[in-house]
Amino acid sequence: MPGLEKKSIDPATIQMLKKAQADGCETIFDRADVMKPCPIGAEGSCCKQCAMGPCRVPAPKKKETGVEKAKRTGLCGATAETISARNFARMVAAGTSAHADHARGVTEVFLAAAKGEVPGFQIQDEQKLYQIAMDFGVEMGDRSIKEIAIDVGHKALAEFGRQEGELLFIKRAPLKRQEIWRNLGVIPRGIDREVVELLHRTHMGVDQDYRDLLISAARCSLADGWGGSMISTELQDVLFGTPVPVVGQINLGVLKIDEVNVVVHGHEPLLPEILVQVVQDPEIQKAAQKVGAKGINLVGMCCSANEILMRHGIPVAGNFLQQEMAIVTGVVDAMVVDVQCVMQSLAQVAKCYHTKLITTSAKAKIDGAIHIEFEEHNAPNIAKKILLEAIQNFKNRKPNVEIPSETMDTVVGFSHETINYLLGGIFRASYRPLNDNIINGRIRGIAGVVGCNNARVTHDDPNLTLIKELIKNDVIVLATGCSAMTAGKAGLLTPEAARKYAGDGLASVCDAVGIPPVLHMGACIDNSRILMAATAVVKDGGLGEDISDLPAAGAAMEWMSEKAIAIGQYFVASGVFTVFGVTWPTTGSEEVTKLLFEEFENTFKGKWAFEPDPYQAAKLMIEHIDKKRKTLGIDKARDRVLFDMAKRRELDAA
Ligand code: XCC
Repeated sequence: MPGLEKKSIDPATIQMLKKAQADGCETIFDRADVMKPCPIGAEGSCCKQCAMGPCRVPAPKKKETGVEKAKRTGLCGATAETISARNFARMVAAGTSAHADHARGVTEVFLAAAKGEVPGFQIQDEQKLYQIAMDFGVEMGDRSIKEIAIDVGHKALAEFGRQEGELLFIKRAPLKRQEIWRNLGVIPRGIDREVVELLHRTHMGVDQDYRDLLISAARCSLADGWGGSMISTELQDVLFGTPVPVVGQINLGVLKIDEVNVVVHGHEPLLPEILVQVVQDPEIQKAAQKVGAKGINLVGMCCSANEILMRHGIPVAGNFLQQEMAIVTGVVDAMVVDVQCVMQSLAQVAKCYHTKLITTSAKAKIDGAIHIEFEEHNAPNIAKKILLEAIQNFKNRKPNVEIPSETMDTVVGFSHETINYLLGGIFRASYRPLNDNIINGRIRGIAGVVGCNNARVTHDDPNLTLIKELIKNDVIVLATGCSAMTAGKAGLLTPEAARKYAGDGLASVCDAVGIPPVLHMGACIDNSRILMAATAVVKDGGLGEDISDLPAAGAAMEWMSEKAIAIGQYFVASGVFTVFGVTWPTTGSEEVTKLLFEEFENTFKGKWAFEPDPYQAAKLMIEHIDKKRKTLGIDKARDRVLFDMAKRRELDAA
């Protein structure tokens, strides 16, 4: 079947695409061929904020100026700038709300767990609880864990509905960063408040100054990165344990022919954590054997997978564009989904095979799926019910089953705290060795490579090419979400990958510490870990006073979700140069794009860039890193190191 290699670089995905075609089962890859993106919407020029529209206000033609250009508005007079900024801001609001709502659910369960009200959930990382308590100003003294946890839970919950003041985690940022934010007036007051206000501002006839809209979008995004996302990561760590290095396996080959396969897909780790416990229950195992299976094989998909991989080493079936592919194997007995990145088409694909699609969130139902709602007070029983559904379905498998053989070993679990311990030792945890190696040039810089897959580009290709280019050039990569899985499938999440793929400088550091050149830091909500790591590097000293001083950059080459825009925006607003691939949603307005791509550097000291070619994106990021090295006065050290390495190779060869 010609052309399939353009769809994915992952052999397991291509094998399943062929199978889907043979089985007459349509997938996202087929739909991407026949349906092209709306060109007006793609550039952010479609305004559908009121019933006089939708108004299409495409970018002015080059030669249009003055009156001609000014005539290009919606019915109400909204300009291309306003429309483009509004659409961008709405993406930030939606992305922030997704993370915030996830975080709220986690906080509620955390509070109930602290009170001892929810079976299956309890406080696991007391150390981290104390840290948060300190940040939140919760009195500790000789109070019990329970009392402290309850106070932390209440304080965290109050962050969502807070009406004034500043979000508490803002104080974690470097002082200089806080000052920048205060001067710009962008410190979030409350998480929900910023989302609501941004939606209000983008309503018909409200904020019609694109600069003002984008400043407001920045404030909303900070309520995600330093608010919702950070609260979620932190409380999940306290509840389920802060990740430490663990070995895992990834790709569709983790599915098993002779076991009941249950795939958990989505984002919130609450139910998956209970499934991990309940699947070991002898009663459940026996039930599986009764239907002729050897056992139950629980695996993950998308960010749910990242959560249970990071904490338990549960195998990962794949990333976003592999969700349908897992079902196409014909051996998935149940796919259990909650929120975000769950494609509605799963219901149709499941019909081609025998898979039961089970929705579990009160907020997310799918026509054609079975709904078994997650109830925090009854979680183990719900988990059992779900597993029994899967077990009962084992016997319904059809004959056309085929599991790709691809799997890859990974070493994951690099939370910010773990990096701290690994580098500095358990008694003197610190980022000092990382800073020293950046200063001496062995490590050229740090890159965060995050985000999704996108069916408009070859699956996994832009992310993988970018990551390989970066590590080859001695840039250590911190990865989350679906791009971390891309790295995993290609074998980059193992310490051995350093020698194979990284430049000499980075490889020597990875060898000494025993870490991979790409550090998997978790799900997309855990991009807050990257903020914490960047802050820790600043605080350790020698690399400037702010995140924007660091030789660091971020990228999402295959982004597709609104959450990615919220994440990118909070990285930019935190001082990070951030490159996105695929498509850019404000090209309909030169002014808006210029503000994001250039002028933000004067205010936020961070900016966006759009570059779909991963080699060019790597070049932009490395140039930025080198520019920062020069400003810090550490560019000379790197020249010396390169000379040293060349010399060493000469010696090796002699
Ligand atoms: Fe979704 Fe989080 Fe994107 Fe993957 S990376 S496609 S958001 S699962 Ni976050």
